Amino acid sequence: MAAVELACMLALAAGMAMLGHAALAQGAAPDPTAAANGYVDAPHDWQIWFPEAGSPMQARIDWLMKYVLWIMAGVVAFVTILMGYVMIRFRAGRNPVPSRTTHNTVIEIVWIAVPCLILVAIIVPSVDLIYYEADDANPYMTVTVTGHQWYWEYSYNAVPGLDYSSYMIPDARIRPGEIRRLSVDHPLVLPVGEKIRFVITSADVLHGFYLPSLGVQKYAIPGTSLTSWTIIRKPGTYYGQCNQICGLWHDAMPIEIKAVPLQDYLAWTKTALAKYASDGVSRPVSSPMPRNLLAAATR
Ligand SMILES: [Cu+2]
Repeated sequence: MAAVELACMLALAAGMAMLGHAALAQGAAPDPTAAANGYVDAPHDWQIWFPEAGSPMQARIDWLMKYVLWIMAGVVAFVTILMGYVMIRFRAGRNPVPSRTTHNTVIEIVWIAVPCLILVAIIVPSVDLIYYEADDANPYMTVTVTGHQWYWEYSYNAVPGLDYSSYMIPDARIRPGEIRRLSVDHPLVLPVGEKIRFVITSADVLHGFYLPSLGVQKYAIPGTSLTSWTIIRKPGTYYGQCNQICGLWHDAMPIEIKAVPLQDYLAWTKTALAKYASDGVSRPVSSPMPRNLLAAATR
């Protein structure tokens, strides 16, 4: 009898262990966006420079900014030294009888030609960058970004039905690992190394789709759409914000991007479709805004 009991208990224990393993296995389903956790692109205290360039576009913008900055520094230094020299060398005490010279052809040609050459040196790479930014042809994928008061909506053009809303996590609900005022409930998930085109529009007022480290900044205008594009260099979590004053909670519509390898992105689209469409609605609208305040604000 005891042996039978023991056998039953052993069988029960084995069954429970198997169930436990199954539950564990289910609970530990791999997160397709896990690769984005290794690098976090967020502002830090006392930051005075641009964030690290996360795309070729931003690398070019960084380069042009520094290039023009050095030219500007050279002009400022030259003018400052020249002014100092003139003020000391030609001061009244040293030149009681001032020169009456009003014309010098060589100097006049030089002070017209040199600034023109400096402007050409600035214009050529600037226009080149404008054309580079405008070339959104042949993207791997397109995401339609719609600004709303006060959240972003992302629609994956190549994945029918994948269209969801992204709200900032309010301060009271921030958990460890999330960033106050930047983390969102449903981030935009994108593949790295692929050209991604954004079609940017708005459903109500002017918003601004601004991703500082990816070199993207476009108005979101109701009734029309603008395009931009990026290629994200490495997996990571990237942040941006709406940068057009768009009303009461303008500050509460950050952008969070999870950039992952292509195969992880493709795996994510499947889980996201299942998750967001499980109730027949592909838009997880989970506003963290207190509904009564939202209603009061939009009345
Ligand atoms: Cu906005």
